[in-house]
Amino acid sequence: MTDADDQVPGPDATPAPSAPGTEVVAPAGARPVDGAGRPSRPQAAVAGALAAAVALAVATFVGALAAPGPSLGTSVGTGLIDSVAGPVKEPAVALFGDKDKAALLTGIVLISLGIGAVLGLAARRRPWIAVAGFVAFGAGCIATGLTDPLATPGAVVVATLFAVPAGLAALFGLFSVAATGSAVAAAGPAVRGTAVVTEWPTQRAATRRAFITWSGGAGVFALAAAAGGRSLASRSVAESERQLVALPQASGGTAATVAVSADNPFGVAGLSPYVTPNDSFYRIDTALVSPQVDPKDWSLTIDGMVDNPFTLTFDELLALPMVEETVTLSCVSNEVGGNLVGNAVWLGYPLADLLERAGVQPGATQIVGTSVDGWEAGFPTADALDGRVALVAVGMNGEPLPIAHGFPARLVVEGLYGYVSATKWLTKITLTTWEAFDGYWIDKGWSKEGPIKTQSRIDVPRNRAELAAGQVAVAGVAWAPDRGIAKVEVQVDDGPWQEAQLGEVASDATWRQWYLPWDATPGEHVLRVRATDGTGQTQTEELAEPAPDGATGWHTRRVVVT
Ligand SMILES: Nc1nc2c(c(=O)[nH]1)N[C@H]1C(S)=C(S)[C@@H](COP(=O)(O)O)O[C@H]1N2
Ligand SMILES: [Mo]
Repeated sequence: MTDADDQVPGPDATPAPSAPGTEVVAPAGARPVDGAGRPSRPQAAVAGALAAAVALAVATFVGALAAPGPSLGTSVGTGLIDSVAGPVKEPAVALFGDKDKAALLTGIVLISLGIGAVLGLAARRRPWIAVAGFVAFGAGCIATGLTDPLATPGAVVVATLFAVPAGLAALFGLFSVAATGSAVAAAGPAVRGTAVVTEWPTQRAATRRAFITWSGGAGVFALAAAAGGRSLASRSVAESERQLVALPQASGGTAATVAVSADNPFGVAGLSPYVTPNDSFYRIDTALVSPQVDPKDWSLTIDGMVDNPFTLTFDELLALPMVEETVTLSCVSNEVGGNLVGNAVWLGYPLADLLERAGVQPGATQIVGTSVDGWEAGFPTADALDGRVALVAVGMNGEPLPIAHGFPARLVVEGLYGYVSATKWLTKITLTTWEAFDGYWIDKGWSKEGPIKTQSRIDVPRNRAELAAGQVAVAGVAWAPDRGIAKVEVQVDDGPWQEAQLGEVASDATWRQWYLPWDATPGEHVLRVRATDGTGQTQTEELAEPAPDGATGWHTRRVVVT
């Protein structure tokens, strides 16, 4: 209560006129009573931040009670992703992996608490600012929540209608706890005379304790409500329904032709297995929380420039004759040597067969896949009809698609980066013209066409490995779907390019493991790899960033041999 601005008389600082006969006479030297009824600045900031926490937590809890789906926070986060993904100058940062999402959610919470603290400070003098601030924040949440196709509008509105008053109640409740003390501190000695002066420091301490207790209570309440809301929201029917899915047997495809024992053909520890297990398969999407789709409520519609648009239920899709194909999927934002690439066995129904049934009209040059969360990707119709693998996939490595990888169905198109082709949580396939539509990432600076570039990666030895002289295994993977890998070469320092041994593959749609035993001599060495695809093209040495259409360059590793 020693803040500078407490000494500045404000409109609310005039003491209330006292009742006749109880004339208040301030003792000489007593400070003005303008602090009366107002918490200190730190208390106001804490109260504001806690009020924001209470509001967020109540929104999460009530929202989860009202309907399954994303919380207001995640809707706001998704809205942010969609809006920052555009203007960002370096488009590479715009593709979101799991870590970015956790950071974004943390950021949203911290910023909200910060805004709450500022509103708390403002409310010391002008309570209406906090009221207006919370109401405006709530209105913003409703506006953003309503644009999230996965959120239930009613739940968004109800959650906000509970959250805003809860936040304000927390704010002004804490204010009144703090204010009792400052009112006593300011008015006490004046009213009761100097005899009571010895009492008010204890009074103030008691108030401070009360404020701390009530703040702690508000904090605990917020944490409990947020945790409760999150666990309610995770009562996903999608995972339990997924467990119940009985995938059909494949009636064709090339996957069966390669034994999974090809997983480590050279017996080299650290080499990527031929088939990437589901739980280590990279994951990239714009969804802060994976859409939870109940297959009973799901359908797939084929529409646009087709003669016979139609819709399939999940059971109808599963009843179609399925093939199993091994296909390497890669993200355009994969750096040279990066991990955003994986190889899986996909079970699905050929897109070409769906298109034949629908009757594609002449001039329908683009196929657009739409996800249940509104994400879209488009690629040339010709790519679905030229014989490459293009599937509506329902299975991944012998299981129903994991939720994070698109359950219940997704597109997988051989040779195209995921951002133009591999729509997860697929619900619609629309035929249109190439010019009429751009997918999610296209107007954000990424290339409209996304063929996967030829790449190779050294898995072992690790970078900066310290190795013993003698025979060292150099091994990794190389991929060029749909052209296939014909040759992989390794160069040590400025020596000759040496041809590596190649693993078996199911088809040209997959990556190829490679291995070169190297007779390592003491000293520092640079290892370099390059691949040549099935058309005879060797991957370019020229360095390119992932944006706008995929990274290029030779992967190198530095090692020390002793
Ligand atoms: N619905 C939806 N599907 C999507 C995306 C997305 O953001 N939303 N991202 C795409 C991108 S950029 C890639 S690289 C692949 C990644 O698939 P994965 O997460 O199964 O590896 O999914 C594609 N499908
Ligand atoms: Mo991607």
